[in-house]
Amino acid sequence: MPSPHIKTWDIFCRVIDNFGDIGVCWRLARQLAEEHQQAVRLWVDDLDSLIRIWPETLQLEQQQVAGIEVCRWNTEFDADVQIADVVIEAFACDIPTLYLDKMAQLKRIGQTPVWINLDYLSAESWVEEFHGMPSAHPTTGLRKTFFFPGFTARTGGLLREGSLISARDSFDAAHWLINMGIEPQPEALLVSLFAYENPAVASLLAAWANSNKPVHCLVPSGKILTSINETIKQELVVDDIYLQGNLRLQVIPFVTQTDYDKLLWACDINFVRGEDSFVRGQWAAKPMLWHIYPQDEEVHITKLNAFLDHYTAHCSRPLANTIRATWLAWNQGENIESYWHQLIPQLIEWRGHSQNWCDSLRNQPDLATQLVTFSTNRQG
Ligand code: TRH
Repeated sequence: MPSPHIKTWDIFCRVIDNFGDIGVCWRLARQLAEEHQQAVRLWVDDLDSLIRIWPETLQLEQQQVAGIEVCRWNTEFDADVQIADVVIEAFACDIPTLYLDKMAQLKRIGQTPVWINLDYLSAESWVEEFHGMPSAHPTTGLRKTFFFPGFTARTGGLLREGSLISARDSFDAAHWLINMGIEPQPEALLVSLFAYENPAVASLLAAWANSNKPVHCLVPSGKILTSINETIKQELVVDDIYLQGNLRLQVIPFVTQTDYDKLLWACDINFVRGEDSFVRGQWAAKPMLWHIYPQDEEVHITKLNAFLDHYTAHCSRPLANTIRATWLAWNQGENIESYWHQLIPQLIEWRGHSQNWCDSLRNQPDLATQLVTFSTNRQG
């Protein structure tokens, strides 16, 4: 007889673009399985994206990967599947009608599954109000609960594995860098750069080339490389190194999700983007610059400012102002050079602040644990 604490979970993930949708779902699936011993099935419509962050995945309809049952979510969902105890719809992706009908059948016999919409991360204040709100499905009457990750006690928290901080603290950066073919330059700031295409990169490269402190920048192959190549009028590819003044820019491969954490831990400053790398940058407890996912009508700038309000609330005003100005310039594609030169003299304080920020976030229960607790306490 299985323990009543072991539930079956179906996570539905539709990849809109990039790697954040699958990045979040995969991390959640793994934590539920590894730490909470839950039986997890992940439905994803784009296996290529999972293969990029977790290369042992294959192009198969159904497979076991890292203790998770991974299924391709085809447009025609005709799978004759057992409905899970807990159904997670990631980012309002709309679960298949056939699946919903089966959930409704279970409701009629008093075995309603727990249905959760896992939403995008935002630091805006309305999130606290909407987190945990139920909504009745118009035709089936099934109750769906909105679960919002977030930075405060009245939200669903952030994904954070139980062993994450101890793994970070015992990490041997020098050893890992050598294995990755990276030879950090003595005296240089080691920077990782993960971002969307951005015209501001021209001024960033200029800031680094002209900087008193040498910069060794590691760029995992991706969108920002297109902007870099346009700026320097070259076609850099993986393993290429570009030298200009005090800048050494090295293109590295897009690494696995596990190695990406290590890259963040190894660097002095991290440029992160979207949602998942943004959160991992915070757990790395290193100074970071966030390129938020751009949205229409500048909605993302409101979100960016909301996060900055929290993030800079407890650092000195000069540092808070420089961080905000730099992040806004980076996100608005503006010249960032003078801001970079203002930030570097504040690096020691920024480091301490990053550590304090990370420590304060650790006081919250993590998202996976909150989901498990919620699903245990809630029947349908
Ligand atoms: O890729 P992102 O920009 O993802 C998104 C999507 O655009 C999504 O549609 C949007 O809704 C969301 O952002 C807010 O950035 P993100 O979220 O940081 O996801 C990147 C993932 O890729 C993350 O799990 C880390 C991983 N990664 C690697 O595994 N290896 C790498 O080398 C790098 C650079 C990242």
